[in-house]
Amino acid sequence: AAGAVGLEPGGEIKATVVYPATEKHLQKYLRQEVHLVRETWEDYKNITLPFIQSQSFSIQWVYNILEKKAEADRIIHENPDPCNGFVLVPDFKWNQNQLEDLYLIALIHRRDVKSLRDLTAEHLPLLRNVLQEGKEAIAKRFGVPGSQLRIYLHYQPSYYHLHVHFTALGYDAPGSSAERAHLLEDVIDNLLLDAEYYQKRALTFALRADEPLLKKFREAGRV
Ligand code: G7M
Repeated sequence: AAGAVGLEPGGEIKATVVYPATEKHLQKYLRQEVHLVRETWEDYKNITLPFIQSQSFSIQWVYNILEKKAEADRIIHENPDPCNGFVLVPDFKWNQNQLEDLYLIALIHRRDVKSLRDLTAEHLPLLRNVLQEGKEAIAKRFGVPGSQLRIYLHYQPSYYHLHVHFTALGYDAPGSSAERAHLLEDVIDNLLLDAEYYQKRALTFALRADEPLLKKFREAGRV
């Protein structure tokens, strides 16, 4: 098993246990040196994409939620449209006991968008639905207004099925740092400026020293 122990805003101790844990889980919870990678679109096509395709990142848990085989009773909001719809559920990291560390994720229904890199102007209606309906649902259910939410995507994500994070603005959620979080409203604006914005610009992210993707960037002489 792998896991982490942390202090909750309410002073409680929170333990995350991952069982069974894969080698990837173990690595995630070990403290390690990290390196910044600046990935151009060519790097994405030549290094990152083949790497993603060669790995078996399991996204079955996402499909189980979308198909109501898991966490069906936890759904906060759903837009059932197969193309522009999504499901909003509390993230595993949030126990829902207090609003200080509010954390929800929106999982999109369509299954052909791996990450931020795949987004084009075609996805604007979907992204606007997530932003608007996600904010409304959270205000209605939890009384937290959109002005107190940090709504963003991770790049790189841990799971290559597009999802959007909604966290309390006052909560310093893991993965909300400048080198990983991309605000959804900025993503929408960027796609309005240029339909292929995310197939053109370089994106920065950090990788731990023993991550296989870092090795690929090193082999290519890019780090
Ligand atoms: O963007 P990134 O891939 O790093 O984030 C994935 C998010 O999904 C994390 O915040 C996880 O805590 C969350 N998560 C992972 N799993 C396996 C589950 C799950 O089965 N259910 C829920 N509700 N959240 C999950």
